[in-house]
Order: sequence, then C-alpha cells, then structure tokens
Amino acid sequence: MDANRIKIVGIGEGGARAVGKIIAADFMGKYKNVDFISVGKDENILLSSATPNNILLNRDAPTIYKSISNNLRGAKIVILIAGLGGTAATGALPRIISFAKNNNAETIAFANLPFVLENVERKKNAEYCLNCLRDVDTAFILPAEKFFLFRLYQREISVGELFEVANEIFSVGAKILVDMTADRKEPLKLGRSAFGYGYGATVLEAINNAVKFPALDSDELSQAKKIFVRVTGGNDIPAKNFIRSIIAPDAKLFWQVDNLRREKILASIVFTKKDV
Ligand SMILES: Nc1nc2c(ncn2[C@@H]2O[C@H](COP(=O)(O)OP(=O)(O)OP(=O)(O)O)[C@@H](O)[C@H]2O)c(=O)[nH]1
Ligand SMILES: [Mg+2]
Repeated sequence: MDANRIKIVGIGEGGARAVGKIIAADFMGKYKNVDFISVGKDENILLSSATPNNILLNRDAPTIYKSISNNLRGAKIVILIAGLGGTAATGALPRIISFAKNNNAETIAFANLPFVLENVERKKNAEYCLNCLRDVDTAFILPAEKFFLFRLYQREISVGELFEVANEIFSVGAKILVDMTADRKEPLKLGRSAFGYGYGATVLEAINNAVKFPALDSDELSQAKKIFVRVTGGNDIPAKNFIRSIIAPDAKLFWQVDNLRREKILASIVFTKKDV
C-alpha cells in the first residue's frame, strides 16, 4: 500500500471551494501523490468543487467513519481547509484529525474563525473546532475580519466575495506548504503559524510584498522563532539580508529556492507564532 499520499481535505462549503481552487489552478500538477477530498452534507456543493473523493455527512455515523478511513488511508500529510463554525467542520474535523494522527500522518490546517457578527451557535462551534486544532502539527488560523485587509476591490464587497478571497489565500497557502514540505526530510510541525506571499520582478521585491501580505503581522514576524522562506529563482542575497534585518537575531531562518522559472518571482514566507 502506498503510504506516501498527500491528502488535501476541504471541510464544509468554504473548504470545498478552496480545494476546488487548488484543482482549477493546477497547483499540485507536479506532484503525483496528491488526493483531493471534500467533506460536507450537501452533495451538490461537493460535486461543484470537482474533488474526485467526497465524504458525505448526511449518513449514519459508521458509514461516515468508514468513508473517512477509506479516504485518508495511506496519508503521509493531511492538509485540512475549513471555515470554522459550520456544521461540517464541527462534526467531521475532530474525527479526521484523530484518524490522521492515529495513522501517524503529519497534519496541517488552514481555517478561518467566524465573523464577530455571526451567531452564537457558530461561535461555540468554532471554539470547539479551535480546541480540536490544538492537536494539529501546523495550524494557520485567521479571523474572518482579516480578509477585509485584502483591498482587492475599490468598492464595498459582499460576504461571498470576501470568502472568495479567503478561499484563494488558503489555496495558495496549501500550495506553499506542500512545496515547502516536499523539499524537506523533516516534517515542519510549527504549531500555530502564519504565512504570507508576494510577487515581484526581483527576489527582494517579491519578499517585500510577501512581508506586506495583508494578513501578515510584522510584529509577529519580528518575534518568530522559526521562519521558512521559499523563492522561485533570482538573486536572493539582498532579500536574505532584508529578512535578517527584520527578524529576531536568534530566529532560525530556513531558505529554499524553487528552480521552476516563472514570469514573476514568487516569495512565500511561513513562520511560527506565539499561542494566543
Ligand atoms: N473560507 C471560507 N469560509 C467561509 C465560506 N463561507 C462561509 N464561511 C465561514 O465558514 C463558516 C462555515 O461555513 P460553511 O463553510 O458554509 O460551513 P458548512 O459546514 O458547509 O455548512 P453550514 O453550517 O450549513 O454553513 C461560516 O460561519 C463562515 O464564517 C467560504 O466560502 N470560505
Ligand atoms: Mg454555509
């Protein structure tokens, strides 16, 4: 049995949409060991995400557990993407995490917390899920309000459009994490973490934009103990010097160069965050 699979699991409508974006953008095209899975109670939403594997939650518990274990079999890495507060994450997240951990898979999560204005039930659910996410090896958790910081629109935007931004960010985030882990021997295991990315004509410009990524808190970056940077080609000495100048002197910096040439240089940054 192949025990080397990367499972990218979208939980709930939001998670399924984010995974749909990863598939549509062909972000995992160069990897031959990736499986895409959607989890939710609405079959149409799962189908629209175009994930080849689905876990339908509107069935009896034993059938659902069987479906989770079938879909996660052979996992080396499980990447979870979800909006916390919804029914899907609340029901399935703890089961998926414990199944992955029992099978010694590395677990990575991308999740957003509900808006302050969402109802009490969603907030309670989200708190429960947040607690479950403590068991995940590396977790990126953003309050939904953070997505307003991405001023991609010149006008007021709808909640739907805002979550499109969230799904886009998480789809790129998942790609960054797969690229970073694929080129390492050791698992990342960073605990609560943050990430950012940016593009540029030079590595320095791309790194500058990654540091200015709207959801990235520069104070948190300056206090991070471990920082992972990945750039696609180019002269990275000025960028390394710049990063060194803004991080703690005792921070561990891991630098990766991706040899895939692209039109624009992409710089990605991932760093550990103190627990809040
Ligand atoms: N990342 C992301 N989050 C979303 C999206 N839509 C809503 N959310 C947030 O995620 C939470 C869960 O929403 P859904 O993803 O729709 O959850 P669900 O489990 O499919 O179903 P419901 O509980 O019926 O909404 C919401 O409370 C919102 O805060 C989305 O498209 N993307
Ligand atoms: Mg919903």
